[in-house]
Amino acid sequence: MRTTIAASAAAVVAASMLAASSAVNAPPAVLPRDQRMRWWRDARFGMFIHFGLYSAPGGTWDGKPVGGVGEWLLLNARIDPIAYEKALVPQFNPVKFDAGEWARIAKDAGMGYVVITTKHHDGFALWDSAVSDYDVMATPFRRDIMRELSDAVRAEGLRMCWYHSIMDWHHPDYQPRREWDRRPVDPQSFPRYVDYMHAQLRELLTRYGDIGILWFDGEWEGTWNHDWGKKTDDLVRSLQPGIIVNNRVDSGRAGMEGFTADEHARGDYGTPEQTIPPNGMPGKDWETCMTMNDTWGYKSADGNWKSAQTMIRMLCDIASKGGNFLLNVGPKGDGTIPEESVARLRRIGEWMKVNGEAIHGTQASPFPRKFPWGRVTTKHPFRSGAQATTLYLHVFEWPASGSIRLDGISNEPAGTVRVLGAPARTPAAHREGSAIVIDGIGSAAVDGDCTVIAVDIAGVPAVEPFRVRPAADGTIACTAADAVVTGSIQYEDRFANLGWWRDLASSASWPIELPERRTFDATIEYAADSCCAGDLSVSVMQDGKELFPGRVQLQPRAGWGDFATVPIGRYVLPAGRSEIKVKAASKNGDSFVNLRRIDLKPVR
Ligand code: FHN
Repeated sequence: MRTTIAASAAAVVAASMLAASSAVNAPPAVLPRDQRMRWWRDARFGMFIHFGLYSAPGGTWDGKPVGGVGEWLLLNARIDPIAYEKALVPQFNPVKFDAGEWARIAKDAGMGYVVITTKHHDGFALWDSAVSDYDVMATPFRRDIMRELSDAVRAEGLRMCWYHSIMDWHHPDYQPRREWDRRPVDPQSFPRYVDYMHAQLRELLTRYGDIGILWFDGEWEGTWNHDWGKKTDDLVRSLQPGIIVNNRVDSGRAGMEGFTADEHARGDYGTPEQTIPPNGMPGKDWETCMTMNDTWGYKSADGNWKSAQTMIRMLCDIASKGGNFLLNVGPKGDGTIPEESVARLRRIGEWMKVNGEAIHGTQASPFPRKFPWGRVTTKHPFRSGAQATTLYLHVFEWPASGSIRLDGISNEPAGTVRVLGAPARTPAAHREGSAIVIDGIGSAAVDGDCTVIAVDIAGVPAVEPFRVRPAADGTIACTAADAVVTGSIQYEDRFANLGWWRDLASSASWPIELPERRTFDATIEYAADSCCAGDLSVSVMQDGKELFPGRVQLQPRAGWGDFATVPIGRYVLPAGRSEIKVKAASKNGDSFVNLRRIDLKPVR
């Protein structure tokens, strides 16, 4: 609850002066990144909690349903921020809130951390804030939810983490304002808002013990920039040197794909949202956050729940690509987690009790692409002095043959093969040419959602690199999902395309292997807004040398989803290994094109 206005202003000024001095005098001494990331990489799986004033109405306003996600009620119903406060603060009374129950649900599901919305875009503080009276102490509930939850989460051995929104639709100094917000605007107010936000971050990072992650969000409006991001990142790390901060503390994130191309941007990991990068992001830390239905904050009308199987397989898919899975629950206004969420998490927990070793503490699959039957994660334990790697085969589609093939690996089986959850089965692994074959796995899956087979191999995995190979008819398909990209380019689920093509240095390439030299006619399937497109540079490369350059003008189209396939020339590809590489030789607008695929058709 706010102290007197003068005292709170003094608190904000003092806090920001201290913060400014620490941020200006010297960058904070933070722990080395790999040391900070270790627990997070091992956890692989966390609970996201969206809880706040919006949980009470559950997606309705004035008794009528409101479209969009539940936590965007103020915006979707175009509510005056003060009217929103006056209506919902007296309503917020989650009398059934039980922090211990929430923590147990997360623990039993096999989750290693909990990220809760301390303040979402509506600006309401779920803790007792000294610099605001728009907080949980102003409600009938009058309990510090952050205090209770952080104690309960730690008691279960999990890490407590804070989500905090930069965007604040309620605070008078935040800009831009919502267009229906008629309060007077002081054009110079944004720095005051940042001081206020820093004061609240100081409260959250000095009162509630060790915090695992500061999960920023709402950084996309033009008032936030790299300078504010740097100052905020420095402040957070000066208060908790071991903390992890996501990439949304800074500006420049490329949409829901979640990565920031700028190498100077702050943030420890990328944050794909509602999407899983098709081939992960090799060498980068990232975490997909996902709803169980279609809303983050509770919505009574949203019954579009994902199945537990879907989410178990998402967890396996994400872990096989070296990412983390932050799965969301949106508790109801009474403080309980919806039964649909609890039931799914209970099932996920049952699966994790048998198969958690294939998720926790694992690294990405060594294979360049996923197998049709499922996914692979790895663990590098040292056993009896000899280094062995455990491959965990996450089998979604159980083979009737009772055997599984791992093509393109040269390691020798190291003896132990287990079917998790079926200790009586006695599978065995042997080599067949360039593959390891696992037999005797049984004619039926142990778990229809996913059965895991643990296979030890000698040494560190040595697998054949990914190559695009010709189909039976000689055609070669270079798809967006298979591209090796550099610079700002990112894969976009929306149209299964490469997007965010922002500069002439960025490139997309496909490693190709041919049995003999051949000539091909090439086509590109692309889309571009009317402002954009430009000249495409096409190169056939071998051993870093350009063999056959091409340059083709791509015409603008009607939009980023308006795809067309056009010829881009005739190219000769050498026998053996080569690559097709494309870049923007020129571009008319901010972005170049959305590229869906390049096809090579052999010239008879
Ligand atoms: O606008 C928010 C949204 O409400 C939710 O919090 C998600 C979770 O990552 N983040 C923003 C949308 O990208």
